Amino acid sequence: MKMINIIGLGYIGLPTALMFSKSGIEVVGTDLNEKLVSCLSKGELTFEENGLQDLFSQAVENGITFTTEYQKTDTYIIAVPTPYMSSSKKLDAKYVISAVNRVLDVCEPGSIIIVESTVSPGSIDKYIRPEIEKRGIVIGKDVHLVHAPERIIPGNMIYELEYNSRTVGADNITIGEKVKILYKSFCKSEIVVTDIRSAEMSKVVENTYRDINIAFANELAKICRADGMNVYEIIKIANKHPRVNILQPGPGVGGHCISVDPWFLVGDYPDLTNLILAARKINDSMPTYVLGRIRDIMREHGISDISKIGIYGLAYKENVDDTRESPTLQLLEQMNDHLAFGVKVYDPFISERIVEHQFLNFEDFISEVEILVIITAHDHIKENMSLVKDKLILDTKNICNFDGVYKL
Ligand code: SAJ
Repeated sequence: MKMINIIGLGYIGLPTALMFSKSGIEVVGTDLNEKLVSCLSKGELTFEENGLQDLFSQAVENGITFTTEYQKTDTYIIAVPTPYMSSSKKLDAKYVISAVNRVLDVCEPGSIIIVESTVSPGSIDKYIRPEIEKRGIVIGKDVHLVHAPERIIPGNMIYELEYNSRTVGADNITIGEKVKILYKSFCKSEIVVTDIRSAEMSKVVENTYRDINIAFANELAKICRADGMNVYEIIKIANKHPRVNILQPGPGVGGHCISVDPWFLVGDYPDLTNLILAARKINDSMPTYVLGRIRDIMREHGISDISKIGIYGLAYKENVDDTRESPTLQLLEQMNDHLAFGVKVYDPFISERIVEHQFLNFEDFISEVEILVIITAHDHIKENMSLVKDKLILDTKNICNFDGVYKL
């Protein structure tokens, strides 16, 4: 192998590129976004993540470079977004297709093209192979295709890159083993080599499994609320059973993985996905459910002014700055649909205004709200609990353990 060209320098591509570079491999990171490339080239990170700054410094020392150009080499890792089309619920493979084509324009004979982006099962056969073959390029000879989906969790990415097990899907075992050795340069855990379809499917299955389990917790929360029971107490007790491990209810499922991947299965197998679809619907219903809880509290306290409500958290989960599909954004959309404008918003991780009535200063925000709705359990709010104790609080993440707090 000469050098790795990593295509797509977002939440997955960038940490992966840095990890390879840290382990001594020559890496060039490519992204079409000029602003992003310019930031990285100046030594500025483009998102926050535990341990990313140190890793970045080491990779820069090791000579990693960033560019908008695709490089001529023999190993490529593609980590571009794979959105789904909201109407059909199917994968939109346009970015992967375009990246593969641009790789084919420059790659050396016998190159390995590794797709890390999550794709729905069968996508590589359906979208990528025909794209390569129509150029008269022979897969397995002129180029080799591999699917190596990532498994890292925002908030703990760097640790998980090193210690999570991985999957490598390849057409033939020799190439699979070669790619396994490549990832072994930083991955200390087991790397399973399988075929491409199994790699695609297992990735989507993992996230669907978690979505279904969160949906179960959310449904329990609704049942318990309807009948005056404490869902957290019930989950705590049930989880003492050696074979029970219920997750936690919350204001909804955000992020670009769990709230998206199950739709690939629903889109491809509409007649066979009853449970998966039901789970998606339950999780998608949670922001509306939170809205109902806010209304209950307003009614109980005779508050009618919407601007007295403050939502804490814009990120989709604690201690990250990623707002994709975040429950708060879903909630604000619901409120706007109900013509409920004016709710105040604050998130310590988001320093630019991305929604209306967003505060950039916590004290100012707190001083103006009567009902505080905690949507994201950042450490910041846990550390500042004493400043909010006198508010009416709706705690959707079960982090306030004092009397008088409203829960889901
Ligand atoms: N959530 C709950 N209750 C829980 C756990 C999570 O409501 O008990 C919510 C979170 O608040 C968040 C959403 O679910 O809004 C998703 O968060 P997460 O921490 O469960 O997962 P992600 O989306 O950050 O990362 C997932 C991970 N997949 C699995 O755990 C199976 C990660 O390992 C994947 O690499 C990532 O998706 C991905 O890129 O696919």
